[in-house]
Formats: sequence, structure tokens, C-alpha cells
Amino acid sequence: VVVVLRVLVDMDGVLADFEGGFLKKYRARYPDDPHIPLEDRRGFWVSTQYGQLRSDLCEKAISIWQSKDFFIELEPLPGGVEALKEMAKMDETDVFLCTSPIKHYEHCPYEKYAWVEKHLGHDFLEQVILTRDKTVITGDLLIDDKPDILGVEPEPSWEHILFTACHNKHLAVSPAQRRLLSWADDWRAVLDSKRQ
Ligand code: UMP
Repeated sequence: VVVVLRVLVDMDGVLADFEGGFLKKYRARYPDDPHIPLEDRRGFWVSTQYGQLRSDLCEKAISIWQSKDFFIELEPLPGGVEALKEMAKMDETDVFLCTSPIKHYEHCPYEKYAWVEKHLGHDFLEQVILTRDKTVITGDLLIDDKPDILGVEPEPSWEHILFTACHNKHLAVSPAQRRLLSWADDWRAVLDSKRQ
């Protein structure tokens, strides 16, 4: 029986508009190179799809999110900040942000904390978990736009709720996999389904 529900929420693609922020800065920096419109995005890895478009574009894509101010300037996705604030106030509910920083660490980890402080407030910094392996973090739910969340733990404690994004919306996922279409979708019902 779950007494206090523990919800893990991803940042990029769930709270922060990584795809939109990437495309805007990529087009500004490389105006003479081809780009992939968001409706044509397929697969979680932006760099992989750009590399398939033209091999040199993989590195150019990576240069965008390795740049200073990329992560802090990401716009919040609609309703996400409001949902998180409401979720954090709910009884019997612990909310953590669970996000994977890039290994080019000069700006990303700092800016992820700064983003949380800017949009969710200083107190929310207490809830931040930076990890490259989410399978070792225990929780009841993990709301994340990445379709395959793998790591050293073969049986993670959480149920993965796939948050719909431009790169995963066409994916046929197993019937057992639940989705959250956006923050306008019924996330409260998803939480309640895990309570006893
Ligand atoms: N990321 C890459 N390459 C890509 C797309 C994203 O390295 O092609 C990074 C950005 C985020 C991280 O820091 O991966 C995704 O983290 P999660 O959303 O899984 O927490």
C-alpha cells in the first residue's frame, strides 16, 4: 500500500521545451544548413536524426545544447510549471525532478538548477535529482518523454508514464504503456491510480 506517493518528473521535453529551444537556436546559428521541422522529428536523439540528414549536422546539433544559456533559456512547456506546483502541494505526494545532464558539464547542471529556481522557486531545488541512470532512483511514477528508460536496474520501482512529445507521438507503444498527452491531460487521475 502506497502511503506517500513518490512522483518523478523529467525536465527536458516534459517541463522545459528542449525541442523548440533547440530548433530556434540551431536555425539562428546555422541558417544555411537544413533543419528538421518538429513534425518530422522521429526518435529521442536529436543528434542521431540530424546526423542521418547529413553527417556533419550531428556535431552541429550537439554544439547547440552544449552552449552557454541553452538550458536556462528553455521555455516552460504549457501547464507544466502550474501542474508541478499543484502536485507538490498535494497531500501524501512527494514530487522530485529527475533529469539527466549532458556530460559536457560546463553549463548544463548549473543551468538546470537555475531553471528550477527561476520557474518553480528556490524551495523546489530540494527536489532536484540529477542522474544519468533513472533506473536506480525509486519512485511510484516516472513521467518522461523518453520511450526507453534503461539502466543498471533491470526492474525499476516506478511505472513509466510516457509524456507525449514530437519525437514519440507516432510511436506504437505497448498497450501496457500509459501516456500523458500533455499537462492538459488528466495527470491527477494517473497519480490517483497509484494510490491505495
Ligand atoms: N540530449 C542529448 N542528445 C540528444 C537529445 C538530448 O544528449 O540528441 C540530452 C539533453 C538532456 C538529456 O540533457 O539528453 C535528456 O535527458 P532526459 O530528458 O532523459 O532527462
